[in-house]
Amino acid sequence: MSATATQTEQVTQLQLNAQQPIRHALSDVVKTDDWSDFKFTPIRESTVSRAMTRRYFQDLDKHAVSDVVIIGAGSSGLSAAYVICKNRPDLTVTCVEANVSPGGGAWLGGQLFSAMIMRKPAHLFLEELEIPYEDEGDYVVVKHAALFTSTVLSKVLQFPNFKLFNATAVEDLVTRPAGSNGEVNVAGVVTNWTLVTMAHDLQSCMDPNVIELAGYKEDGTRDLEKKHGVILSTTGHDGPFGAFSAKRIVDIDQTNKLKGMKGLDMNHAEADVVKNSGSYNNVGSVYFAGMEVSELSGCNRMGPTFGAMAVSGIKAAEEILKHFA
Ligand code: AHZ
Repeated sequence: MSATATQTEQVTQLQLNAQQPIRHALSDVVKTDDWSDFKFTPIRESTVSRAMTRRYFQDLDKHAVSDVVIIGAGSSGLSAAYVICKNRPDLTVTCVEANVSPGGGAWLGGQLFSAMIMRKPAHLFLEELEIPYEDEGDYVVVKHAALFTSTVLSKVLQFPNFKLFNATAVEDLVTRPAGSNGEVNVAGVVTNWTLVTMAHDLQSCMDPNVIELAGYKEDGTRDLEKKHGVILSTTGHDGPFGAFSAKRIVDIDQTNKLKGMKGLDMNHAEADVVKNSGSYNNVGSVYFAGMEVSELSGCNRMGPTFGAMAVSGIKAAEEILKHFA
């Protein structure tokens, strides 16, 4: 075919497309292409304020006592949240995320690259979430890490029993006596706006708020008639906010020391993080998943491969579901 014939064909194709009506969500409201009379329904500014604040404070009120508090909304925390909420819509699940944008490090596959790698069998979780991937044999590739994160996030946020408090940092853990030898249970989290948490050195005391775990009586003892709530910490490896609960828990549990994340070794790291995720032995009601496990248990880091993040979240979620069974 000559160059001229190809160009003519392209022009004809463009003309054909141009003649087709453009369909979109507002096609029936905006007739033809005349936007000159376009209006929104009227609203008062105070209505907008009330619509937001009423819901936020209702959520704060409802989640002030929670069955499950997940600290951190990275890939491991979101994976755990999905499994818990899907299986137990009756549990009140609260996620506290220090950043404005949830997702942790899972918006990129590694360095500044897009693709997210997961080793099999973690691809089964992608199938459950209906996230497309390229099958490379031993591993799969999601075309952009943001596709994984936005999909799991959108599913989790739609569960009625789930609330994400983002831009909110966990500053401390609530503890209650659990024995005569100084044993404690974790019974909640101490929270503050992240911007406040970051400014504690600049301003005098800015007191925090608290989310308490379900299953305690007024006097702070466990109500043995009820299943007590739990905390799942997924705050990632050490950093300005990372490894938060791992560092705090070894202060509380004098019998343990932070092992510290070891160098990168994909083959060992992923299975070790999964094996070591789940409940913490010496302090009641605390579970760990994701890279925070490496800091606590001395596993290697795995670098840019996310299977262990999803699977450790699933494993911790399964243990939490067994606790509530
Ligand atoms: O903002 C943090 C992030 O979104 C949040 N977080 C940390 N401390 C917090 C606190 N209060 C509230 N005190 C807090 N939120 O926790 C989230 C952790 O997400 P992440 O993506 O860093 O952790 P992850 O374990 O889910 O995923 C790790 C991904 C990595 S890092 C890595 C390597 O360096 O080798 N490899 C992988 C796969």
